[in-house]
Amino acid sequence: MRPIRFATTALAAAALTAPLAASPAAAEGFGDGHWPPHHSNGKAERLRWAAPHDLHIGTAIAGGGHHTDQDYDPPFASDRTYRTTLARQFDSVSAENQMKWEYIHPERGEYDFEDADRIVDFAARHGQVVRGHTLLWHSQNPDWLEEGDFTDEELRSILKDHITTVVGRYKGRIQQWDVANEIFDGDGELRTEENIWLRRLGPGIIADAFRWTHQADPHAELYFNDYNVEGVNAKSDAYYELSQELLAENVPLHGFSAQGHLSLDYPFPGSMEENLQRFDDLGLGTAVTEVDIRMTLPESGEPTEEQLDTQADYYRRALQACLDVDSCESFTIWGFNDKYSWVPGTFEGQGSATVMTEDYTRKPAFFALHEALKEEKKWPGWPGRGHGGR
Ligand code: 9MR
Repeated sequence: MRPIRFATTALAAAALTAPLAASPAAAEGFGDGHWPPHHSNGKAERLRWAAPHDLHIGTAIAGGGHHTDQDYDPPFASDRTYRTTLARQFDSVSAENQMKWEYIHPERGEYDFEDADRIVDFAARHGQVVRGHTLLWHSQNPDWLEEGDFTDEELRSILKDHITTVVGRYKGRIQQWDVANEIFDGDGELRTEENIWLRRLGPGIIADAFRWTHQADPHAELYFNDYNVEGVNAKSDAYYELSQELLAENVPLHGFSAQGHLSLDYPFPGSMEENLQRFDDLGLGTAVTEVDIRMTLPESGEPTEEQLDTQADYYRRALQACLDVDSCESFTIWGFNDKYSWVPGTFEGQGSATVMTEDYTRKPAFFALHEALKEEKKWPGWPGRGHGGR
């Protein structure tokens, strides 16, 4: 059964036809308040307006994580072009780091909602849905949690309180939560060492996390989320099996998402559509949540034309896999500007992973996404599958 979706298209359209004083541009303090601003590209050149009505096209909002080691100011707070582009191009946003434990729950019993609130408020002003990321993960947990001396019972109640508090705060305002993130390793084994919850409380805690999240926000769609699960492989098989088990136990699991951190150094995962489709066949929603496509850069540090074209093709294929699966209604890229990408800081000599250069010039990958969205809208379901007739 399909989970309930938020109807945002009408909301977003209303925002764009609203009187100037109430327009998102005015609200953000852009230029003369015209929406779109006079210098902008027209509506037709925006991803969110090219997208079929049943697909949310999203991005991560930069902040926290690797950004804190960089010499720029956080762009969401300081860079107008960043915010304008965010509002114009996307109708779904994800918190890149701002809802992770170490940010939102930095001390025991103390929450810091400032950045997460800003994201959720921004999204509401601009007719965007929000993906919440994430509740149960092995990484970016605060020291007080990882190094604390807690009994199992205490740990259980710490997780339950966290979920109840965070999910409850944004009740009705988050479309999808990545409840359990990256719980399997590459061999399809549960991360029972790295993940504090699995190590201490056993695999049963996964179902509890879904149940607690559902209690806190019964309308949010609850997802598994991971990388290297785009195609059919040992890791995605593990999710497929666990999903079946949880569904058989009536656990409120609503979806499976593949992150889509891809690299030109590896072939495109050929079975992506097939993989998403098998989760769709279980009755789950599907989503692609963190797409970026990195490459090893030449000595000049600039990608070649050929690399950019191949990258565009990878982006297009990832989007097409989503478009071709009925339940895939959310496609998110992990940032839209190379300046703010996590890739160069993690993979030495690699970069250019997003769809825009540092000065917001749109790369072939941007146009490939735009073209594929337009085509899907014009010829729904062509050549024969997917979003036809909706
Ligand atoms: O983009 C995030 C970066 O700013 C953080 O430093 C990093 C720390 O792990 O996490 C990045 O986001 C990750 C996401 O939360 C989960 N999937 C992989 C993403 C890229 O590492």
